[in-house]
Amino acid sequence: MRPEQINTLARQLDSVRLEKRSVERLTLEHPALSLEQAYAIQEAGIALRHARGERTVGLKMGLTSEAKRQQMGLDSPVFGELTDAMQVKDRGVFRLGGSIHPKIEPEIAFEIGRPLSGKVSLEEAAAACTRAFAAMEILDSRYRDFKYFSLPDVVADNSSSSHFVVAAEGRPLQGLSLESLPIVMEVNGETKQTAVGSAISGHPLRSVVQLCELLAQRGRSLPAGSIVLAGAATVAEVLKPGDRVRTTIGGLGSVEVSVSA
Ligand code: OOG
Ligand code: MG
Repeated sequence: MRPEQINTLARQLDSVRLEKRSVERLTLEHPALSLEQAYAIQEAGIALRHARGERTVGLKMGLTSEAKRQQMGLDSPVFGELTDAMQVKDRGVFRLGGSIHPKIEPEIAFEIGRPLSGKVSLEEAAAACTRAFAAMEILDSRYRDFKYFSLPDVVADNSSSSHFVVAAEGRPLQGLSLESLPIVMEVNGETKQTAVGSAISGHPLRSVVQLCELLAQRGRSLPAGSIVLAGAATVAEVLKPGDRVRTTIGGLGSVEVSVSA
């Protein structure tokens, strides 16, 4: 695939997002699309957002839990990029009007205090994380009916990311047993999803380790100051106007968002 083609596909997904339309998955027309080309499309899409003044504030891991891999029918973790324009304030309002077919899922977010690159151990990842937070990700696929079936498709589409919410208050990692933290997501006061931290790659910090590996394969690293979403421990819930969604993570606290039309 030529560089012009990478840019054309990135521009196409970008306008679909801005115009709240949806398109057929890319692999229908480009069955040979590789994961590497897909990440190049993702990067080109992010470059378009940067050109409009958005700033990258972190990265998201996706498909790090068995629940999510089964829901989406895919088998390995992927990453995407988070910009400042994608952040919704804790206890803020998320307007559905700008979305195509949004869903929400519970996440653990890490704040990275010093740069991480290449092959890092769980201990090194822990030492680099300054705080952990309860968080949620609002997903939206730019593909028709939220269907894509292949890793290159979802990767090219910034791994279905749309928005994210991080709890106003976080906690340092010391003394936290991240793999046994209970995670509960409620919609309008009703418990919809529950899991424990170990559902995320066996240990939520392993997600940071995996992210560093994936970044290194692309000659990139994780800068200090990044927010990392570790990937949902449970499947996502469809968002409806009027919903109030809260995720509580034992030991970390809670994060909430209200949904308006
Ligand atoms: C892909 C993104 C998955 C997660 O946390 O596992 C993800 C999707 O569900 O379309 O963000
Ligand atoms: Mg997610």
